Amino acid sequence: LDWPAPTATAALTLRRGAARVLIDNRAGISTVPSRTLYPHQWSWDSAFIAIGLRHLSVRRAQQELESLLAGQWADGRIPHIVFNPAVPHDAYFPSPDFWQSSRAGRAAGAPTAPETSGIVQPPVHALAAWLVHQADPRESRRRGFLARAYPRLAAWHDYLLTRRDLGGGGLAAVVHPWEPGMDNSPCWDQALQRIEPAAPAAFQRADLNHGHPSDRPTDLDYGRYVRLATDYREADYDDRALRHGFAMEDPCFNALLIVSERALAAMAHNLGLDDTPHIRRADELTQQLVARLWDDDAGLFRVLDLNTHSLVAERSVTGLIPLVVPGLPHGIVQRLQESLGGPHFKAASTGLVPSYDLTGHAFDSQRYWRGPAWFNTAWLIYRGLRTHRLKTDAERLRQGFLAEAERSQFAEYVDPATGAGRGARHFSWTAALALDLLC
Ligand code: 9YW
Repeated sequence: LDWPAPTATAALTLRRGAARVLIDNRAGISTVPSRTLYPHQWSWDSAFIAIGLRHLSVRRAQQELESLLAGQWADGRIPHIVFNPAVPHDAYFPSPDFWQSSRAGRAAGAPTAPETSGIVQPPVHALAAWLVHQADPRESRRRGFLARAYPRLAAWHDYLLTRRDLGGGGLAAVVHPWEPGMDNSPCWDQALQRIEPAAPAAFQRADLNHGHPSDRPTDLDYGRYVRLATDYREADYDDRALRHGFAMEDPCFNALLIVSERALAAMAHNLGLDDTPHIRRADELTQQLVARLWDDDAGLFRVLDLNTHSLVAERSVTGLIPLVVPGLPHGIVQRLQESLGGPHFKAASTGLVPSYDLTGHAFDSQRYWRGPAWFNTAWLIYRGLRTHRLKTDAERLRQGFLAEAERSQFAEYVDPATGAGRGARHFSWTAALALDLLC
């Protein structure tokens, strides 16, 4: 192996450091992604956080997910942000004043409280809930955790597979670059060029108070994010009323839906319910993912732009994450493994996986989802390597993850070549997933 395994003492120190981050980032019964940059509850962050928290306190891990589910809308959507009413509105943009969920979201079933955003994030929640249950099944049964979470998570998937099947091919579409969780990935560039940006005077960014401009999306990106979100809000967040100007089938989003659908099957079985609809759905989704998004020449999955009916010609980490899907055809697993070790994604010195093609025309080692390596994507790929019994590659990635998480003080993301920390430090999912890899 290229990286030495941490000694027992080093592992203990790292574990303590990770636990400290999660304790410090706690806000009531949920956890903020970062004290400075993201002071509310984020959807897929909380799922990753719960996966780590289960090693510290199963109760807290359950509450993390329950707190997020308290923001669920009656149409089934789990919003990408649940706002903390105690945080001043100017601490984060867009604030509740922008999303106006309790007013504009009423028809779609937004709760009157808490205030939330109106868009979604990747559905990793059912997987998280199942892992939290498994950490202590007795405590889970005692609190009725699965019985309460299962119907809500099933409704969430129903929303994605009905209202969000915008392409009619059985996959869920994302309608805003914030939804796939990889905001400024070059995968969205072409589609965003068709979007008229909101005037700079129409909004005031808060992220630059805490983040360096070269690490963050640009003002032009933000103008387009604001335009798309405004259009959705003006349509009362009704997916049937709006012809979405941005509609993409994303490989990572759909791969997580498949893994989570399998987790729903496991939950249903555990609760004495029929699990076959979930298994059937996961199988169908897997077939559609391959049929619609796999690019054998490139050796990875592509994003599909539903407005142009074409695959996006960019290589992104999103196209490697479907490795996490069990039962993928063997040939695809092999090609994905080759891609991970090839010139586009092998960051030899850190062992982490860059968010975008190292040789790509838009590669930028500092800027957010345009090159830096992230820890949640590394964890997902690690899980995929384990799923397909690629143990040596998995162990190498695990060691790289732990070394870089420690060296960067649990950074939000790092330069894939040097490991230099970027974005926020003491970032919750980096700490939570490090804990998971240490346990
Ligand atoms: C934003 C909170 C979120 C993550 C996303 C990441 C970023 C920016 O931060 O979104 O302002 O919402 O891209 O994946 O969930 O950590």
